[in-house]
Amino acid sequence: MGHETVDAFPVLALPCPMPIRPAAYQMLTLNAYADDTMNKGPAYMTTTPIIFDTDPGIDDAQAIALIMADPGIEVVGLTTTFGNVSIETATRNALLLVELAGLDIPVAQGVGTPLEKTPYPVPTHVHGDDGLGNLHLPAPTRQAVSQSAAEFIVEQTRQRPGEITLVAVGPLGNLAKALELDPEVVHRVARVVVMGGSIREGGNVTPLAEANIFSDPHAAAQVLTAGWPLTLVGLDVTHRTCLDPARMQRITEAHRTLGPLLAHSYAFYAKFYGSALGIDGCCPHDSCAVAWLRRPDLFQTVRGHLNVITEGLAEGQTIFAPEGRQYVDEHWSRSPVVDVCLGIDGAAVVDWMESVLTTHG
Ligand SMILES: [Ca+2]
Repeated sequence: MGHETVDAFPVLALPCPMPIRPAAYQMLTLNAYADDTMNKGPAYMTTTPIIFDTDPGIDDAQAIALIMADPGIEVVGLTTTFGNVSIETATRNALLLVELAGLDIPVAQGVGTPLEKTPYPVPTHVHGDDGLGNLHLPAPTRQAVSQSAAEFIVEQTRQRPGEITLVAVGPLGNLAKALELDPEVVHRVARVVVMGGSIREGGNVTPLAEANIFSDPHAAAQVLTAGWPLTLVGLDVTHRTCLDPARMQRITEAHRTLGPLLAHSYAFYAKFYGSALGIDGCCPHDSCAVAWLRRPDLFQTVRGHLNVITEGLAEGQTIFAPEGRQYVDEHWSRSPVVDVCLGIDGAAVVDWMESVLTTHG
């Protein structure tokens, strides 16, 4: 694993790849800073307990279906945040998804605004007014727990120190609040997996910034440099995956409880991808964070330091400094070392997602 290049993976083999920057991307050589200690992740545990921090959101709904179906994952709880939708809608959708799946998973509501910046309007053109592609389902019958998301994270990791992985697929305010509430939480999580950021791919809401980091860059700056074991799953890999219509049809036909919801919301989401980006299908961004956790063998990670730009034109940009690399200013190498995904076998990852959702959904 120590001397591979990103183009070892067939990034153009998908039926609907994102428009990518082939020259810059495929020529990227990881030799300069890859080493034999590249993180393999905890996939060999029998069951991985996770708290899933989410802003559902259509690709969030796909990922929630995935974690609820996967027998290798124990969903300790869902914590909600604003992002794709308002906090109220996020919590409602999380409760709905759990209820429709017939499961009993606690949902804890989290932050409704960024830590510091003024929020932008929620992207209803991407996720619909209700966050699920204008499905307008009836209200859930269950309620969120009384604890906040941050309190839930702190308490659960106190009860099960070293066991729980936080998988965060929205803006990072809840994790920042958990750090503020109890800084020792960094020593009690098994790992933090963040869907967010972009190192070489460019952004999706600005030329430089990915949506989750851009939505709350101050929270992201805290969370990505907190010193807990962390893996960043950003656009560099999620843009190499695609759920095309044929695959999604197989998933929705096979999924007993959430099939209609997944089909409807996917159709809305894919329409946005088609009109805005010209591709036939969509990128299952949030499910990629789950895929890294369960199938790290399908990813290539490198170790280094992250910095998040919190102000100005580059607001929300994530900057990566490879471990051991010397720069004229040591600022770039001061933050704790984390793992960043830069390579992926995108076709195998969506094969794995389909397999879980059609076998266990
Ligand atoms: Ca999300």
